[in-house]
Amino acid sequence: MTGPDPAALYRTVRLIRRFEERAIELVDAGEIVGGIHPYLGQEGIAAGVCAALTAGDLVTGTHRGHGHVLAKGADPARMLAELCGRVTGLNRGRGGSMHAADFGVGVLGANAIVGAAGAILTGAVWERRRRGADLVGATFFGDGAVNEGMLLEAFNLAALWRVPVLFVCENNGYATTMPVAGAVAGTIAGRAEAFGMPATAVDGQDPETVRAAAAAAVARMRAGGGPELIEAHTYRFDAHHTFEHRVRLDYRPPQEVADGRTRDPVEIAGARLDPATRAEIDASVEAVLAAAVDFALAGPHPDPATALDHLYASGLTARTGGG
Ligand SMILES: Cc1ncc(C[n+]2csc(CCOP(=O)(O)OP(=O)(O)O)c2C)c(N)n1
Repeated sequence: MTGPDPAALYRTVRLIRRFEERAIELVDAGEIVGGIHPYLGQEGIAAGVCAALTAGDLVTGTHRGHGHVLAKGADPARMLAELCGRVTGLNRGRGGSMHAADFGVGVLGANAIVGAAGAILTGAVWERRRRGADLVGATFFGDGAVNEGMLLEAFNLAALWRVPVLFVCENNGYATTMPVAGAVAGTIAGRAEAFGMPATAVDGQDPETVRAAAAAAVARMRAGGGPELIEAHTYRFDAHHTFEHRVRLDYRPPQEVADGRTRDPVEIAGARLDPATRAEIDASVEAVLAAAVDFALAGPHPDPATALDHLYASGLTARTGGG
């Protein structure tokens, strides 16, 4: 089990925070096409959970997935290049924000299909363990995923086959504009318990609280326990998607947003450090991201003639249109 490391946790939440802020600037500049789903405010969950994993463990994430990829150890420069659609990106610019993956650090991918990442991870962990690998996995999903059949099927098989998967629900209170109370019958923890899975609710704004809960669950899983669920209560500080910066949607009371922003994972983790250490980390994160932006923007876009490359494992190329 990984012990608490306040400086490392702070560095991760700060890195994700500043990565997202720089990425939003690149959306505004037209360098990231299509926008992003900012993870601002939820950084403590990815940081805490991934601090409880080892390099060989696996992770899958969501459409709001940059934090998961970064916390597991992907290179921020190649991640930013991926968001900018450059060939120097993690996935040669073909995955983008919602499908970034880095198998080298155990990130099997962000995923745009709500509820799918849990099924992908359950299958991947099961398959690798059958071949003798000694690893566990963590999958992140929002409250909007808990009524998706695919996720509930993953709960069932993971529990039945005792696949060591940590199901991490990032309950930020909304699925796009839909509040949890208007969409979720019963409780999120109750869904896990229905499959015989232990469920723990935590304050997702405190990275150390998340890390401690995840480390305890991961230790039980490594000792032969089955899957577990963590419901991390959090708040999305920014828009559902950057499109919302231009089309103001009126679904969260301003006072609720203001209150939600007072519990900031970056401030909570930063308050545990002495000011000099914190300033040193901030400066190093700024340098990493300045270099990442330069790297991302220097990379070429893929040649349109290669648009069909990598589509077929067999190497077959699709027929061109017209007959
Ligand atoms: C299967 C599926 N249904 C609908 C969508 C459209 N969609 C994209 S994000 C989203 C909301 C997801 O909410 P939640 O799971 O709570 O995550 P959050 O956005 O709050 O992080 C929806 C409905 C989708 N991508 N996939």
